[in-house]
Amino acid sequence: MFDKILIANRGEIALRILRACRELGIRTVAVHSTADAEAMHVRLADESVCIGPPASRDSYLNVPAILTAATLSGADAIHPGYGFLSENASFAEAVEAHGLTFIGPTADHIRMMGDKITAKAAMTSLGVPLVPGSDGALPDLDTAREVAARVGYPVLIKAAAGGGGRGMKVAQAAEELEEAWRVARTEAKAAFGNDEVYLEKYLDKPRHIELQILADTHGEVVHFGERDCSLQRRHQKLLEEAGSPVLSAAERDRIGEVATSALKKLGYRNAGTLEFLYQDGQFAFIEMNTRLQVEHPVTEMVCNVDLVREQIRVAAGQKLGYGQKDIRFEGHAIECRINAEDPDTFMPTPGKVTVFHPPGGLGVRIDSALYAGYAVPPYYDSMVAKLIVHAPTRNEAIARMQRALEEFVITGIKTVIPLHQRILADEGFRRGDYTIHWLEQFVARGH
Ligand code: MV4
Repeated sequence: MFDKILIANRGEIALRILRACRELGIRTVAVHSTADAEAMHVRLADESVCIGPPASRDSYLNVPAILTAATLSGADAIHPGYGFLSENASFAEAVEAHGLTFIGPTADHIRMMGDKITAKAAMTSLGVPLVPGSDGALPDLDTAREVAARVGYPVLIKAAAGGGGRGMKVAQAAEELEEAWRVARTEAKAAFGNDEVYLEKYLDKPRHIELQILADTHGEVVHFGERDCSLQRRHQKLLEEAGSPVLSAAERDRIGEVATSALKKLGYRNAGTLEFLYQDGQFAFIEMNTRLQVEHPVTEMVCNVDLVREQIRVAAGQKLGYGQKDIRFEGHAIECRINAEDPDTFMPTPGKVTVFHPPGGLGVRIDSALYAGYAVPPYYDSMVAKLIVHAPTRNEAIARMQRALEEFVITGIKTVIPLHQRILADEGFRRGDYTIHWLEQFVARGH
């Protein structure tokens, strides 16, 4: 097992990793920008190193500074958290080249999944279902026309280097294809320096359901069920649930078996998430995330597992020590992301927190690096807390979340708590009857 882990992140996820390290008896090194000198992750770590000025590219993305901090502090592994360098294959390589362990998959698997075309090719060859579309990259517009005619309109042109919705264009009919093709390629070239695109049939009312995977380095691969992440706005998730309100245990078992057997054949290791669109009872793989995700706590609550502890254990070469049959799904969990934003305009509201009174009680979990007197800096993501509840049933989880949101007091900055309260009171949400478009429509209706 590792003696010391450097945490290459900030905010709540740095605390989340730090807590897992503490419980495993592993010492921790925090890194921070000058803007984060007073941050909670710096206070709670055993040691800390300042790695640069506020801008992320100069600090949390500063590979030489982070590797120097790891070497000088004598760390033997680096946990990247989510965002920042977590899905940067060159960083994973550089970490290993410095004789340190990268707590995550191999650089080759990060690279494979970072390119959506090679990710889809790998998954389809391993028996994972995809959305109908082009077989790899589109060489020219004529091929795009042929594929679109075959799968039927509407279609989507997507960037190979995309993901998270960037470089994606819909063509409703044949006469829109040339424009979509041109715009998608131009945007992809500008955003990623790579104008490779592919085509998929456009699904008009899917849910976004993702599957949590964990693999050790001895060939054991398990899944921890699904999360329904359909409630998002502009590709920013706001509320997530485990399990999905629409998935049966049999459907979960079936897709879980498909996914774990694929990743076993791939030789994948550590944590990963397969993202699917789910519509008309069918799963279609779209992307794989090769990192721990923001919303991992809902899975932890229903599976009674510490996913960060498991990531560290398997990165150290330990066996999982359990199989799929040992994993049980109990009750229902919901996570509300609490962003420092105006709940109506979504404008970020950084500033000083004057009161911070988190809720408590049975089945309530807060993952947050906030404290009274802390000034939320304007340089980073606006998410300042995650409120997670767990209860025997979905209805009880909703009631518990409503109760916890009422208790939650954060003053000095605006947060999206009032928006969550409106969502939880909505009949459509309460029926579990929503798609990836639900939240944008809900916000547009001004509820
Ligand atoms: C799609 C789709 C409909 N049909 N692909 C958006 C981000 C990227 N991860 C994939 N995305 C989508 N791909 C086909 N063939 C709709 C989306 C999509 C979406 C997906 C997941 C979560 C939120 C979304 C919001 C808008 C569009």
